[in-house]
Amino acid sequence: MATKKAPERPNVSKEELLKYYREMLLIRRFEEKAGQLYGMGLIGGFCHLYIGQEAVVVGLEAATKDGDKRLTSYRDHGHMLACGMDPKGVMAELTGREGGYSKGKGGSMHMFSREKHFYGGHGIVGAQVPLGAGLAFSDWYKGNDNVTFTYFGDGAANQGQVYETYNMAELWNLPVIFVIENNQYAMGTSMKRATKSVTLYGRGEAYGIPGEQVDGMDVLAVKAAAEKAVAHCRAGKGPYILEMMTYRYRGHSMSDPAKYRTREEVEKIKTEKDCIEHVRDLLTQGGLASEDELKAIDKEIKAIVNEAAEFSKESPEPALSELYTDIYA
Ligand SMILES: Cc1ncc(C[n+]2csc(CCOP(=O)(O)OP(=O)(O)O)c2C)c(N)n1
Ligand SMILES: [Mg+2]
Repeated sequence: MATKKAPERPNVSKEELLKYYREMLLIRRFEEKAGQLYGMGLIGGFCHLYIGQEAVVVGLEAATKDGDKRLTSYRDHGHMLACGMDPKGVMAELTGREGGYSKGKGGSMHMFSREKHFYGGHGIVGAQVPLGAGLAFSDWYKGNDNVTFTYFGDGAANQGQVYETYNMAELWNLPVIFVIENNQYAMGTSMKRATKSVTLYGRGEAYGIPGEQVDGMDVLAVKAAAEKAVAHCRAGKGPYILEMMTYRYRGHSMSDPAKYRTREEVEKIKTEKDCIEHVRDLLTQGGLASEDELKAIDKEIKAIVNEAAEFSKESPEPALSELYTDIYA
């Protein structure tokens, strides 16, 4: 079994580290609970968990301001929680209940919040990429300094619409950050089997878009890169690409036994690179927080998640009359 590297002491306050710890832990515990509810048959359809990738969205959100927009794929629960959406409303949507963000009619992949500027939740691979540029266009047109964060996967990065979007986004100087969450797999297909051009951020060069690759398991590295990209966009310099090197611990979705990779590969990342353990080590080994303090936070998060699960079970199913609302016809 591999051993962990002793963490370096970064110049960051206890408060900031605790904030990241809390936010990443909330996503992890929420996703674990969603996995349980799925197993109990309370969540139907597809359910793609974000476990392992928490540092990406938490680090990026740390660089946002009110008014910034975000949208992502179907692996979206973490993004919702990180931008401040209510865990109760997210969980109730997963279980298809009235108290959910889409009144129980959208499910895991189709939630939105105008209040938090969260524009989905998209089940079609890559579909959110041009939409993200469109949202950025609206801010450019209005002349404000908002930025749109458009998240997509390494698999989506091989789609044609991504490159058409790069071209238009750079041509029009749009304030959009393309965040590639490179978890090294697209369903059961590893990056190496899908492309020979494996540095995904570098593909922006053909369109004049700067970018960089970032350790997506290190929330502080993510935040630092995000701040740089955000400054670029807010200064009116156009789009930026951030390729986040990350890993998903679970299968592609709840129905994937993940036979295309070894248990050792997964275990190695969990022991050596886990994003929550990393921050936990910074806090404890740096003498910033005691085990008791962290235990109290764990308890607090567990309570939030349990409350969300209770709410999602007690909220009623949507009324039949809801069949005819919220539709274009
Ligand atoms: C247009 C389209 N093609 C195929 C699929 C089936 N599909 C769903 S997820 C996925 C893999 C995407 O992988 P990646 O972009 O790396 O994202 P990740 O799941 O790793 O987060 C595929 C092929 C789909 N949903 N939409
Ligand atoms: Mg992937």
